[in-house]
Amino acid sequence: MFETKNENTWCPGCPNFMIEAAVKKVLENLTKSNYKKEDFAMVTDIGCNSKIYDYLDISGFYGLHGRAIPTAFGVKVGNPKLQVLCFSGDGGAFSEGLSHFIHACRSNINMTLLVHNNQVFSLTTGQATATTEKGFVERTHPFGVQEKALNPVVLALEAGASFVSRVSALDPKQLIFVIGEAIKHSGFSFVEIIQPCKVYHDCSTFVRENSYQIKPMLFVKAVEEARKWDYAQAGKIPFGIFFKERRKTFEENYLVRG
Ligand SMILES: Cc1ncc(C[n+]2csc(CCOP(=O)(O)OP(=O)(O)O)c2C)c(N)n1
Ligand code: SF4
Repeated sequence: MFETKNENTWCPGCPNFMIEAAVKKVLENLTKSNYKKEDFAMVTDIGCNSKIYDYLDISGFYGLHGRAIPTAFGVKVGNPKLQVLCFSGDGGAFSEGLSHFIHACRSNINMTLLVHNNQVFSLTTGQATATTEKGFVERTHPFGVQEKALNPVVLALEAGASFVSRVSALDPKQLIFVIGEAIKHSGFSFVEIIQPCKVYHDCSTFVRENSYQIKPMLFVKAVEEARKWDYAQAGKIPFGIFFKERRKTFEENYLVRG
């Protein structure tokens, strides 16, 4: 139902395939309940992640690097009835477009942001982003990244996102569950997908062997939990929904007036 005939150019074994399959499954499930195919729209950024635009048969807009979030915001404001999915990489969302991420969280606009976080700019061959771990060596950082990695889960919580989650691209069951919950959530939902890049940042083994599951918790606990992993290839990664609450959305605050 959501298949396209376009040639897929992801590397063999890229976990982006798992994300694509999960998103299609979620949309199929939703169309069996209250949603129609025409209710969904996507805006993608630029990068390996954003090639999903070619593989997912829903209306959409292929955006500019770092600018998918404000474009998706505009699509939602233009037609608030749409369920807008916004796809980005960590380079687009947390390096080039970071301010958009913060303001979308603050606004609580009812849309879903899915960030394929592979901790590098993959399409341009693996340069460090804001979520690359300290010490990571690549051509633009021959002596290793010196900055502390940004933690977008903590940032989303502090900035006011009303649904904040992290999932592993290697866990199809959890992907389907959390993405489904995120889309059904009324308000800004953020799904950080840890997506090991097979070529430039292959942390698959670390992610598989060092994770644990969490359930939604109170705000202060959620921030505490989110701080437990600092994006290094060490420690244990919490996966699941950190926090969700029903709060007035951007649309309810500004667009629906009697
Ligand atoms: C404004 C702008 N800056 C830079 C680029 C070059 N560029 C294209 S893809 C890309 C990397 C994308 O990395 P990320 O957003 O992390 O996505 P990934 O490829 O890892 O999925 C860059 C820097 C661009 N196309 N436009
Ligand atoms: S470069 Fe990395 S993220 Fe891009 S398609 Fe290949 S494995 Fe996937």
